[in-house]
Amino acid sequence: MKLFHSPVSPFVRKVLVAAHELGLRERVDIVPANAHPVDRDRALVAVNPLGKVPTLVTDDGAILYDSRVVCEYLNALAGGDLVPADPDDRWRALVEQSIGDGIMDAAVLTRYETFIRPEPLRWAGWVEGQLDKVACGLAELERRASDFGERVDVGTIALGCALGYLDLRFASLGWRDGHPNAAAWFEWFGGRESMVATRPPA
Ligand SMILES: N[C@@H](CCC(=O)N[C@@H](CS)C(=O)NCC(=O)O)C(=O)O
Repeated sequence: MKLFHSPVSPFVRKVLVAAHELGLRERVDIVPANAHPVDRDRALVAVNPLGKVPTLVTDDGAILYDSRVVCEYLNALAGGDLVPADPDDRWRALVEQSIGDGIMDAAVLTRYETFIRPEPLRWAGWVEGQLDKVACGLAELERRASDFGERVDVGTIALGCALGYLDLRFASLGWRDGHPNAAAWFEWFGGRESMVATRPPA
């Protein structure tokens, strides 16, 4: 399998963490991509019209995106339980995946607004709105974290990658302040082999 990849993308990390947890990491070859919302990477656009990472090309030549679809595919390939079958567990994991993905979306869009958009065109109110999504997402994560235990599924993986991305790009937010349950959980989750092996470059 080939994975179009960016070393700092939290969504790529999510897929790689899933691959590690499922014992599939060795079967995934990395293809460097320059995913960018303006200077679009044409080699990537040729396989995924959205030009986004992660994009996976399977050994059968199927092209899969986005991270949710790729995680679901890897889980099915390995016969894993990252997307639980039991309905209650499933809906919980999928909603938690949505919270994690939503925090990452808002954080990545904030990054684009503050680093890619030309300065005269930047809109502080829009950034505030995105960061409010991050804050509200963190509050929901805090409410749920004490029940996570040692659960590893697409939900906790997405949330772990979201927190890792905040550490990487938004350290000044100090997200651990006021979120002791999330901080304690991430102390454990972030130390998992899958998370350590996929740590983004500093
Ligand atoms: N919903 C997508 C989001 C992926 C995403 O936003 N990836 C970013 C990198 S972190 C990207 O490719 N950005 C390029 C663009 O927006 O055109 C997923 O779950 O995979």
